[in-house]
Amino acid sequence: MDRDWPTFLLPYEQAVNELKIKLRALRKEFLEKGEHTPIEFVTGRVKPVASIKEKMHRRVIDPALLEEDMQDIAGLRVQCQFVEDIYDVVALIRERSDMHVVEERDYVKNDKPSGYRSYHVVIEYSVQMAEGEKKILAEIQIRTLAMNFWATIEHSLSYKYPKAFPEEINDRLKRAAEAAFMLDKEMSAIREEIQDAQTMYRRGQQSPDDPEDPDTGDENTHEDRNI
Ligand code: 0O2
Ligand code: 0O2
Repeated sequence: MDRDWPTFLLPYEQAVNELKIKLRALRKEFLEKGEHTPIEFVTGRVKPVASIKEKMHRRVIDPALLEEDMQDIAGLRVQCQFVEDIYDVVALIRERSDMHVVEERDYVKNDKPSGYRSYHVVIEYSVQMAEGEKKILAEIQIRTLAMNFWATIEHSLSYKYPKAFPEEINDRLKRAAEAAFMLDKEMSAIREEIQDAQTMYRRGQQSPDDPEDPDTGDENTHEDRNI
């Protein structure tokens, strides 16, 4: 018998919405203080039912253990400018009393055979539902813009090659992953220069007559993410 998916997913939807707001609020706080923000973009999604079922089948997950055994039904993604920012975001998450870290996987230092790089943090998070508190697991993927570019492209290619990539594509993807990591390393090498320039630019943009700095808005729009 199939479960009542909309009801099952309600706390996950609430968690994703709350976590997006909380992580974006961190970005806003850094910007308000005129500091470099380790958080550039925050996105989130609840795993579609078809993907949950497919993963349950693939991983042979007991339906009774779905909540414990599938850690990414609620998924958040944080994109950063620099590799160093990833570890700052992880530290911020570890310090919070509303997010309890239960697992960490560092695919930045230990990239996957595919070339995938990202830092995964699994948290336990409490949502307040009508019938009381509900604790759920959520996965936060933290990565640079370059790592995200690679992962997005690689993921989209898997729709064309669902089983395995042809060898040539595989080799090229691995080389592209290394090139993306090289880019991250080069950017890190001139990080202080870039951050100084960004702070100067923001201060130049702000004037006492400006009622609103676009960077302090609740939503991260494309325009306010560029610098
Ligand atoms: P695709 O194909 O993966 O890019 P908002 O207005 O921002 O509050 P919105 O626009 O509904 O709300 O959603 P948002 O915040 O942009 O989040 C949707 C995106 O979440 C997805 O993009 C994913 O890229 C991203 N995401 C975050 N965490 C995960 C995760 O753990 N796994 C996956 N697969 N995606 C994640 P798209 O465009 O839906 O899909
Ligand atoms: P989605 O919804 O497409 O993101 P598990 O979490 O149980 O699946 P594992 O190995 O315990 O598996 O966790 P892992 O590897 O820490 O996290 C899996 C998620 O990381 C995947 O989610 C992807 O979002 C991402 N990921 C891992 N490896 C790759 C890779 O080689 N390429 C890309 N593009 N993404 C990767 P799902 O389950 O695939 O779902």
